[in-house]
Amino acid sequence: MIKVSVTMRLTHTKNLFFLLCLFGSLISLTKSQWTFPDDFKFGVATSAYQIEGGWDADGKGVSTWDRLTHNTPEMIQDKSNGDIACDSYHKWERDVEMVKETGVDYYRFSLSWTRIFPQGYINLVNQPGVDYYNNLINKLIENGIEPVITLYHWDLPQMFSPLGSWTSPVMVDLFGNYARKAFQLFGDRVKTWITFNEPKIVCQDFHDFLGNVTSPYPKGTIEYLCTHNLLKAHAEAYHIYDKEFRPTQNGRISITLNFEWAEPASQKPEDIEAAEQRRQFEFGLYANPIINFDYPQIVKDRIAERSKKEGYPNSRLPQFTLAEKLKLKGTYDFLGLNHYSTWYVEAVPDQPIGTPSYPADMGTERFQDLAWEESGAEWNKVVPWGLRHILQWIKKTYRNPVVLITECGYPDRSGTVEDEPRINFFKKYLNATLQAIYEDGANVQAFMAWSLMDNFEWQQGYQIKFGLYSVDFNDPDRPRTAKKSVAYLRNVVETRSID
Ligand code: PNW
Repeated sequence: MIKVSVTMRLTHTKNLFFLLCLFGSLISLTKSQWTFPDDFKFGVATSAYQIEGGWDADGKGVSTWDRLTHNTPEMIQDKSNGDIACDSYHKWERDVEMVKETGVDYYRFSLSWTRIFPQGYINLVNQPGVDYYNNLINKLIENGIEPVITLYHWDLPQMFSPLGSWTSPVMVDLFGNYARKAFQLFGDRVKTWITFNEPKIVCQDFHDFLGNVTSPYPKGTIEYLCTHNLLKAHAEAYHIYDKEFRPTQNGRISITLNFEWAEPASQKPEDIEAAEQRRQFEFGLYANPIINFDYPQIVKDRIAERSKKEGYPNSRLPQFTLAEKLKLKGTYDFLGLNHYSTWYVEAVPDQPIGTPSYPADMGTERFQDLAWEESGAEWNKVVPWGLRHILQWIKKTYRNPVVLITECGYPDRSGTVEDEPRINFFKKYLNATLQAIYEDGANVQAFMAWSLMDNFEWQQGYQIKFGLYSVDFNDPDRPRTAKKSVAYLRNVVETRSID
């Protein structure tokens, strides 16, 4: 009897389980019916050096990327450069038309510092450069598109290289002055400002690209000096906006950080810890001083400990004074997020004390699953749940800030207009965004696709193509052609749903 009733109960439970599953899948069927909230906005993004060309047109000054690509072309895989790129310096009207065709709300682009201030310093203004951005901004607004401006997307005035570029504290005021001028010139019409695009890339990956190849600073210090000054420069620009411009211009300002999701390779406590350590080194290093207070504890502890063993009198990670911490805290009106892919992270024994380096400070190892769908760049595997995990983690770690996804996109190598894989990519990452909004309560308010068109992809030159539009780089006229993904995106914006 007892046995029977147990079996019955089991069958009951099974039935109940089955019903729950059925109900669950009904719910998940309706999931694809989710629509983006009314105040959710879509956008497309580019950056100055990657599209503008006109590298010395009408009085533009030399940037670190002009110098790098001209002097050491071998640092670019196809030895190309952005001298002409998409020629957006001349074809900006067509660019606006294209943004209009995608139907999106925002166009995110960056200012070329040396197009406006050829020598970096603000005493000398290049009027044709100012006119260029005024024309672009006005045309966008005429077409109902909101400009989103990044002040610094990697092309520093070459003039600042001998000063040590971001490794020098003089950059804080130089950037502040530049930002103030930009707010004065364009802030009557531009309501969303981003100080820096991806400090991690600026300071960790591109330290040789700071235009500063002969920097006297050894690795393992240069990255943290750069981070330190860059964060202070961000706070400087934020407060200039806040005090001098916000009262009349009423916009918002923040920073854009890149985040490749770090998923524990297993459920072993050491891997869970390793993944969190990696997130703190890769993202918390920049986000924590701005949102919470100071660098993350684990980052401070590890760098201090290793520095001491290496014989340094102080940590290679500079310390903020209390006044600096207070000045940095809260300098975000939203959080700009660039996201591309995901990695598994596992705990490994720390590297022995030797040559200082950021990777050694960070520890841990990362790898990707070979089964994950590939794209035209080996690092860019399609892992939509990684975006959802990021949004959950940001919500939990930083008290659910407003997040604007300022970049997300899919590269191929062919540049074909029949770009179904890109459409599938957007569908999946937009779905992850919807899940984060509706199931996790994340405060995501925008999704901007990288990129409006194929462009100069930094070290990879023109080999990988992220565009919604293809560009014929062999034709001096640089004609643009819509890929299939344009129609898809327009449909998402119109129907506010991903199907
Ligand atoms: C972005 N990662 O950087 C840049 O902001 C764009 O200028 C660039 O064109 C775009 O990616 C595509 O490469 C990235 O860690 C930063 O995988 C980090 C990663 C990828 C891209």
